[in-house]
Amino acid sequence: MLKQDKAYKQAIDVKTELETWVNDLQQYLKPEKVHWCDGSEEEYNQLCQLLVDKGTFIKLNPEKRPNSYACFSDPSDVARVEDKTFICSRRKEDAGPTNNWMAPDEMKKIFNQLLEGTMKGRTMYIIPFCMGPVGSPLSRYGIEITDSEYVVTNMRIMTRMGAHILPYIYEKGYVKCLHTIGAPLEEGQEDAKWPCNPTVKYISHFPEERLIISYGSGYGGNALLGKKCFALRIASVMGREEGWLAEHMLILGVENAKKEKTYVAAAFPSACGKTNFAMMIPPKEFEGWKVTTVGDDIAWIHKGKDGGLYAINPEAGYFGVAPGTNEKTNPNAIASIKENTIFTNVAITPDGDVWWEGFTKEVPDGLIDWHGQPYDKNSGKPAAHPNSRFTAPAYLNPALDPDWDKPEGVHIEAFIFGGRRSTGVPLVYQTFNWNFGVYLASTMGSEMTAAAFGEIGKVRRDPFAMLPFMGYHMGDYVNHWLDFGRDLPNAPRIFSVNWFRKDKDGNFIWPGFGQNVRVLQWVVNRVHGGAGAVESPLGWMPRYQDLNWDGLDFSEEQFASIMTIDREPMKQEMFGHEELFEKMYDKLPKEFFYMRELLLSALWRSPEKWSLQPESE
Ligand code: TSX
Ligand code: MN
Repeated sequence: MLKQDKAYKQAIDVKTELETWVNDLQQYLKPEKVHWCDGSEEEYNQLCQLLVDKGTFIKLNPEKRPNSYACFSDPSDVARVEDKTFICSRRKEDAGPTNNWMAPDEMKKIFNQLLEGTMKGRTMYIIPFCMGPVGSPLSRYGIEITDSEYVVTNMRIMTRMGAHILPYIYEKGYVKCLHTIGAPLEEGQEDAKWPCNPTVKYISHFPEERLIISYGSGYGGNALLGKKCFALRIASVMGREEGWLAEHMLILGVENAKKEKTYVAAAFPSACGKTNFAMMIPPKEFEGWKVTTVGDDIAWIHKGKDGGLYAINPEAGYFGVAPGTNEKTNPNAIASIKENTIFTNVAITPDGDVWWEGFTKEVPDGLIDWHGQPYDKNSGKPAAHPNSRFTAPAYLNPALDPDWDKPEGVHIEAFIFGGRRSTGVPLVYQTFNWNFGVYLASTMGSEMTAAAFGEIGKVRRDPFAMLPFMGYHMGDYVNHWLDFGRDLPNAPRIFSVNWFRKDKDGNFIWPGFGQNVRVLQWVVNRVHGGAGAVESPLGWMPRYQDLNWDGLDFSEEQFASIMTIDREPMKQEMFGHEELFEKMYDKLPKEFFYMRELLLSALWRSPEKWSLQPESE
């Protein structure tokens, strides 16, 4: 058979298989209507209008916020549900100790009960979508089937979506993403403004089948299946099989005054300001310097023919946390949400605009809170939900990188791993090599800021910031990272950062935000072999004179206070790694035991406070 005949036959096969899947589901889910999404603007506007008519969307004042909508979720449906998130691999060992696991048959038995007639009275939407630049060999495709117009409208912002994706799906295959809010509508019954199943939710992944089934929730992280479910959990499994990486990382470009560009990928756990970092604006003293955004949440990283690493952002928009976002903390995010944006669980001002905690200093009068009720400023409760979100298209970001949509991706030359640590961990250091970098990333942790995630102030280990997003065994994943780095001719350098060290009065020492470009400058110069550093027990660290302090009043003493390595707390930190090691003992790379020993013994012999100008000098 000719090559093109073979390709043609396969396309027909995929098309037939897709149509069979859709028909079978239609019989089973019993929707009132089926709608194949074309991805057009008219379709988007019609669905938004339908949501306005249902009372789900509130159209914002077009003079303040053109073509934008706000909505309030059911109070029970405001976040990802980690305890209801399952990896249904055939073997339990493949899911590993950090995931909930259920046998595929068992999970499907549950769904057999739940799914029959689940779309009664609703429309079943078929959404063809692409994760990544359309047509790129690094991109992957999906079909999401959903009964939620909220999902369709958000997917149009967050992914490349529509009928023009179908030919690629026929050629390349696709991940099956089935979503239902789990709230069938009986005849004559009035619909809720945010229908969902308040008690039963399952977010299930069948990695061997490349299948996702999400039941009961309309919230973004549970329902926009291209994002966390596909681009991280399923893609991490694909990446391991196919030799690439699906990472919970932002991608940014740093351009220096000579217009030289360096791309960096960075992983941070939640509440570290990842989106702010991805869109950062350097202070005015850094004339000619620019930070550009490729992505703010997810990176797919492949090896190029030249042995370099190339990354794409599989997404096309930002599903960002609203509270704390303002003109000072992130002007580029503010520009990105000026129009064509969907807001979820924010507060609404009397003039039909949006508001959240940290948007302005003053709380405006006459707010409608995220419950849709008049807001009482003295209630002690926030007007916007702490996890309230904006869904904004990438093209509105003034800092969007010109190559963000390039099919070959951008060349990554450094990885940065960060966490929120009030003591012990220095502002920045470079790990000795790839393996120590993988060790650093595997043991990274962040102090809790929200009670929802455990004791406030306690360190939660979050390897590669991937803990909630792993599609397979964490130990296999760490080994995949080690393998991946072994044959790279010029592997990206790996760095640790911590913007969050506090003084004895509990104040942040480092000014952060745009000033972080000083750290980025050192990182970029290290990558190109041009910045000074000294060896410390943990890795290579900049001295005061190795950073550029133009326009910032930051003393040598202050610098020392965020760069010292405190021996005893750091030893405790290393002992803390033991807990993680035990959890995945049988799959833990042997290298890790020795790296830990090496780091520990270096610490043991270091002064109580290792500083860049040791007292002996
Ligand atoms: O996003 C943050 N970044 C990265 C920015 C590029 N945040 C916000 C975190 C919550 C999501 C930060 N908060 C950063 C930071 O670098 N640093 C801090 C801590 C901090 C907070 C306030 C000040 C200084 C540091 N100063 C004043 O408010 C004046
Ligand atoms: Mn994320």
